[in-house]
Amino acid sequence: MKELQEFTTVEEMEADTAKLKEIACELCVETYEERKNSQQPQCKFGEDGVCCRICSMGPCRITPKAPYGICGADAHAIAGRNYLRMAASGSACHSDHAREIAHILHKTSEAGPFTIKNPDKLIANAREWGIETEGRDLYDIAHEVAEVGLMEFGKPFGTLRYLSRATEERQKVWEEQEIAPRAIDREVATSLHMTNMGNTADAAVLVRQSLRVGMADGWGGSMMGTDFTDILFGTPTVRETVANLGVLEENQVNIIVHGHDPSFSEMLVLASESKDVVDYAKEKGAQGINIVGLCCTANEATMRHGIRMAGNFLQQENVLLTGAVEMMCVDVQCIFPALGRLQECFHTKFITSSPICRIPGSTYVEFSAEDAEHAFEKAKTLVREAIDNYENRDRAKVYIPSHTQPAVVGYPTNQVIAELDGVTNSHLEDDPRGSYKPAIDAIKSGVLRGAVAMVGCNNPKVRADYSHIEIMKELIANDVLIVASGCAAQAAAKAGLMRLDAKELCGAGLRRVCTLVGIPPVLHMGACVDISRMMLLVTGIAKDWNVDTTQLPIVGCAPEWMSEKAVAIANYVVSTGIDVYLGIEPQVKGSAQMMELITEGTREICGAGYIINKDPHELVQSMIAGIERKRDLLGI
Ligand code: SF4
Ligand code: MSK
Repeated sequence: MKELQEFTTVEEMEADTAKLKEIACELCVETYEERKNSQQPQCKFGEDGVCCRICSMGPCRITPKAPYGICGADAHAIAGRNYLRMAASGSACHSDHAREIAHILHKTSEAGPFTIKNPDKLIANAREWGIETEGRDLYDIAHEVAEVGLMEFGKPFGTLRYLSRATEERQKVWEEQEIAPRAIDREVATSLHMTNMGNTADAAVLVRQSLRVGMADGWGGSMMGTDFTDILFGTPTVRETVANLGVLEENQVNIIVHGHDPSFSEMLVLASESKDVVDYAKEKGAQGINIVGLCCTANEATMRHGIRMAGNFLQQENVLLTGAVEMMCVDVQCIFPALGRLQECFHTKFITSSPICRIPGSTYVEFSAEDAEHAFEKAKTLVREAIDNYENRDRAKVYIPSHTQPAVVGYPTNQVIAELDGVTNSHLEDDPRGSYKPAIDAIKSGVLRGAVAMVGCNNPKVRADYSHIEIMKELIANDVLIVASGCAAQAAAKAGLMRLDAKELCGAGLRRVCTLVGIPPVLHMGACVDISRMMLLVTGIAKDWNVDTTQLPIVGCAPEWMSEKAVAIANYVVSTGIDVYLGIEPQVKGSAQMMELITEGTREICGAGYIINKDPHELVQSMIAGIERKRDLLGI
């Protein structure tokens, strides 16, 4: 029998980080760990969410001796307002990303550089929105779809178009509970307005608006971001790739793409494939050009091009510390400002590209929809500059850790369903391939106990990737299929859990599914915005099952989350009726009412809430218990 390749352990990843930290120490440069230590003890008021500085009478901090801010706001109002502001900011991030993509769609043309790679999805979206498609030029349709999409951000009346994709039961809940989001920007603005000094002080109302503004993300901005990205750059397909720091190459020009918006990285990838650019790299003594990804830009690029993934959120400094990076190109979100200082210790060129994300120490080369026609040429110039920089690499400073893991990635909703269609025989007769029924049968029969969406970031409050990996291993051992996105997906890839032979770690049922279908037990579904894909996946399953999403043995889990975007995501997942298991406590602990509202109160609104536990092993046990409870209620 062929011997299994070893899986990479968290301890091995930590050893790589420790070695790179030694390099940082020699260079007298700090990393997040020193900065974290220098922040200890972290502010308890901030941690508990009871510090308010939304007006200049403050800051006000709630203690037993001082239970009210100067205006009279109590701990519940203050923690509630802070929480809603986090959700609103997260929703704004994803949605503004989507807006930029919509503007790019509006700039597409036959001549490029931005073209339509998935006309079928464009036509489907146009028809869904009642846009005429017959006999029309593809690009005229694209521009109209983009315009209608852009109207979703600020339309004065009605609720979001994508809500009609949900189950009828869900739509009814959203209407009745008055959490169906109106225009995306309206929900963000309303949230800021409500939390301004002298407005809402009722925590229950603030939590309800958090659900609504979260929905403006998941069933608005993020969904549009995903759909339009697929239209522009193609819907992801299954691909093989490699993950972890060992993907950096000693003898190639290493270019890192980092952030979230794929329009910049797409151009860089295409530019690096141009023959003249490749020839130029060889002329300069390199064996080739190695574009690798970090964070969600990595997820986007790997799913569409097989670009290898250097790592997730807490690996961004490590990548530069290898000393082997000629250029790091970033777009938006999750980029440490520390990179601006760190690159000065090396030959690395640090390029920022978006007016949304300007960082001292970087070189700013703007990429935006306004200048879309020059995007490819600009990307080519940057790749050439990276090649020119190759000769400046100081070989004495280079240390590239050896760990890599192969991974199979790229499972958008329809791909997951099409793959699972091989599990049972039901599709042979009356179920066309692509129906959700085979997946339902697998769950009903108990071959699969259920599914978990593993999402979210890394957070220095816990060991990097430890919770992700421990939880995933335990879930698959218990026949729970995992769909993963964002940094959670990369954690799985780095550990080897996206290898086809990771089925050996599964329980008998899931192993059978993986063997029959030829899938890994952890399915890579994309970037953070692609959690909207997961919403459509559970909706599709619920519709074919004739139940509501909240009844399914499916839950979400963000064990290492850190971003405000995660708060928006958690709110739309809960609004969709799906429980969310968190390993990091939301910053509302200073208000017992807020803790009750986010764990129990939302259940009365939409049938789901948070389960919070800092111990990953206890968290996974409660998740499995939650899945089994849903199965019992369904009578399966
Ligand atoms: Fe203090 Fe109220 Fe102003 Fe907040 S809004 S800083 S609690 S006075
Ligand atoms: S990159 S939001 S650290 S998942 Fe999407 Fe990772 Fe979280 Fe950023």
